[in-house]
Amino acid sequence: MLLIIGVTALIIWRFGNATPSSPLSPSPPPYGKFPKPNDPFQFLPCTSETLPPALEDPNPEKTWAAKFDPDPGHWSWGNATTNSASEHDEYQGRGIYLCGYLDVPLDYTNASDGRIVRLAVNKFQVSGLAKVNEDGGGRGRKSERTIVLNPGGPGGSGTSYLWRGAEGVTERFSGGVFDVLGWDPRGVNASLPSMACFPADADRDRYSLLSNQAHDESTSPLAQLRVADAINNATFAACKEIHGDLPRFLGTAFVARDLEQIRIALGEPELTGYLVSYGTGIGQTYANMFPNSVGRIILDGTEYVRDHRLLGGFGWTALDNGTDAWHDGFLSECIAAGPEHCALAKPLNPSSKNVTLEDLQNRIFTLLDSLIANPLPAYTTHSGPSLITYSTLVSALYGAMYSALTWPSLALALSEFEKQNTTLMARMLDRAEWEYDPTLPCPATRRKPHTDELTALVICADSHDAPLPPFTPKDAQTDPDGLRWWTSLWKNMTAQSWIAGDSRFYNVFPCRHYTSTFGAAVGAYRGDLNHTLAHPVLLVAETYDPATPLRNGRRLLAEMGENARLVVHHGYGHSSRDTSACTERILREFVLEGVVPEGRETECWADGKPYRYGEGEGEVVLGESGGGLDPSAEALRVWREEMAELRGVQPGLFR
Ligand SMILES: *[C@@H]1O[C@H](CO)[C@@H](O)[C@H](O)[C@H]1NC(C)=O
Ligand SMILES: *[C@@H]1O[C@H](CO)[C@@H](O)[C@H](O)[C@H]1NC(C)=O
Ligand SMILES: *[C@@H]1O[C@H](CO)[C@@H](O)[C@H](O)[C@H]1NC(C)=O
Ligand SMILES: *[C@@H]1O[C@H](CO)[C@@H](O)[C@H](O)[C@H]1NC(C)=O
Ligand SMILES: *[C@@H]1O[C@H](CO)[C@@H](O)[C@H](O)[C@H]1NC(C)=O
Ligand SMILES: *[C@@H]1O[C@H](CO)[C@@H](O)[C@H](O)[C@H]1NC(C)=O
Ligand SMILES: *[C@@H]1O[C@H](CO)[C@@H](O)[C@H](O)[C@H]1NC(C)=O
Ligand SMILES: *[C@@H]1O[C@H](CO)[C@@H](O)[C@H](O)[C@H]1NC(C)=O
Ligand SMILES: CC(=O)N[C@H]1CO[C@H](CO)[C@@H](O)[C@@H]1O
Repeated sequence: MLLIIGVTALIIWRFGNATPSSPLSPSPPPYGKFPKPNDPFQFLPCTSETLPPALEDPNPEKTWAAKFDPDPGHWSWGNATTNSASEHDEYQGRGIYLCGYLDVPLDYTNASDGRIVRLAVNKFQVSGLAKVNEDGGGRGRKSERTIVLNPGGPGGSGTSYLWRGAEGVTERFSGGVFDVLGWDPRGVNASLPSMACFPADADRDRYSLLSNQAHDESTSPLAQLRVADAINNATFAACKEIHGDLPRFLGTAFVARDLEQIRIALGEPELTGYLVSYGTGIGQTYANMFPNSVGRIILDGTEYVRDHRLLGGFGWTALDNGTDAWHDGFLSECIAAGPEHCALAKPLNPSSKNVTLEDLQNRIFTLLDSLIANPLPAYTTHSGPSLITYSTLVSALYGAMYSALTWPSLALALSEFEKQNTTLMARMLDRAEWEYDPTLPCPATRRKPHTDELTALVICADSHDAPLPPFTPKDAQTDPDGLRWWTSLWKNMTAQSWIAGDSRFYNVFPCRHYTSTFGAAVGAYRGDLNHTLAHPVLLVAETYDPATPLRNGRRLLAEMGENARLVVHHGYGHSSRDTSACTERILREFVLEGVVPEGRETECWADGKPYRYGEGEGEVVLGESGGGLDPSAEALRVWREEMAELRGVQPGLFR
């Protein structure tokens, strides 16, 4: 009913039938009209309609302004902060989510190429909005600094990251004082053009069993690579068909230039940022291209972006600590936590002695090995018949190393799996492996597809000038198309890390088709990383990080010298998600006050232990039937939550 009245009022207002004095005319918008004049982002309060206008739109600003919805009840407000709410103003003391966009050149190096990229930009403004004709008392203003976010990938959505985390981020780094901004990098998600090369997610899914097979599962690695290679070839060819030469303009240096445009549009003399994972690669590149614009930038889960200039470098540079996280973390911490917290720590039968680390590792390896010969059938109510293979399970295990919060769920699923009950595992793999979500109603298949192809396109653009095999005339005789070399790389990577090697290999394998399909990437940064910066950056690297090993943070620190400090964060998972009060204090002093730690390296330890986070705070223990909660439903809930979050960070990983 309310909706119908609203629509009627809007139509009358739009068609000009109502004069300001008419009783039917809406009262003037209490917070004034949006976008505000001279706002480079043209921010509107976010509603479900505020996605950037199409590139083909001849009058995008007009289309955009028409999306302004004057009803504050439809806007996305932040949560009320302590005792700020007021009886007569339910929005007082609440931050506001603002949606806008920024047009930037597609090709920064060619002024005669008029094509643009339209970046989706969202901001959480902590001070909320000021009403017109009222002294806002500081409301509705941008903060002195804005914390700019990037979640990584390549391909992670900064707008999604903002929606998930902005209120936590401003609290975490600035005590709620600074605004937070997230943008979808060129090609990603809501930015235009968006770099998907399949019409729907389900179309992509149907190839992923073929194109992501694990090395150890393959009876003929060379034959398997020929299949995967043909799919990669077809995928890049489709990208070219749909997007022409756009993939040449997606490299990290152009993303860094976009970031500089965002800083300029914010009107801030220096950039404040929290850049994570691959985002640290953007940050290193940015800092050295725009050294005078560097403010308080945290690079968390640190890469060494130089590695990405080399063929396959994005893959092999990540392999150090994935199996350490598995062995010292997932398994050892399980045993240390005991059967009360970890289902795998339960002896197989009550009379047997306590589980040892060696036993447990052997048990799981036996299970994995058996899957190589015999993939297991399964059934789930949502997707019907299902299959658990070595490849899909190993890929999910690697994903789980990104967040120790997934471990109790995974341990429960493995322990049921060991007893031949495949239900929970199949449901968890559904969520880790596929883009198409069978639990959603059918129109989901017609949704805009995820921009997953972007991941390989960025990785390949960054290494576009690395020579491809065969490297010598002699090689050319034995390996004319170079595929034997790739087979050797694959084998080496999985030998170094059975858990990470396959995922990482398939990240880089498409690159053999990049230049032959699109031509050379434009604008890559090939300079040093030791420029003198206006302000040192703060690196955070984790001892058990399965994607960005500490070694890379140290190599970057060595090159950056006095222009960086490093926090060595002892903990599990990717980036500093294994919370440490010590790390938190350093990060906040850095962002809020610009305080740089004295020592080149500072060591911090995580506060809690996996399987026992929040111990003593009434947490629910998975695998126990206490608390009235179904343990497997709870395991699935946590797993899904974490996987949804991790997909944002590393969209190309779980396939
Ligand atoms: C620059 O852009 C123009 C117009 O699209 C194009 O004709 C020209 O080839 C481009 N130059 C380079 C070096 O790519
Ligand atoms: C905001 O409030 C909702 C509902 O009370 C709560 O679920 C959510 O966690 C809060 N978000 C933040 C960032 O505090
Ligand atoms: C990709 O496939 C097309 C069509 O089969 C073929 O012409 C082309 O040579 C392939 N490219 C490479 C690099 O293998
Ligand atoms: C990470 O890997 C490096 C290289 O293999 C190794 O020296 C280091 O001890 C590992 N870290 C942990 C915490 O296991
Ligand atoms: C076996 O595990 C139980 C429960 O974790 C523990 O209380 C007991 O001390 C352990 N026994 C041995 C011999 O380690
Ligand atoms: C794989 O490792 C072997 C042995 O170290 C080495 O000879 C070979 O060149 C490596 N292959 C690649 C592609 O790096
Ligand atoms: C950066 O490193 C390069 C190569 O190691 C060196 O030649 C150059 O002098 C360094 N620049 C600065 C500013 O330290
Ligand atoms: C198998 O596991 C599922 C999910 O954990 C559970 O609901 C079901 O009862 C189990 N089946 C048997 C036969 O134990
Ligand atoms: C336009 C678009 O694709 N938006 C998506 C951005 O990412 C979020 C989170 O994955 C999706 O919910 C949006 O649909």
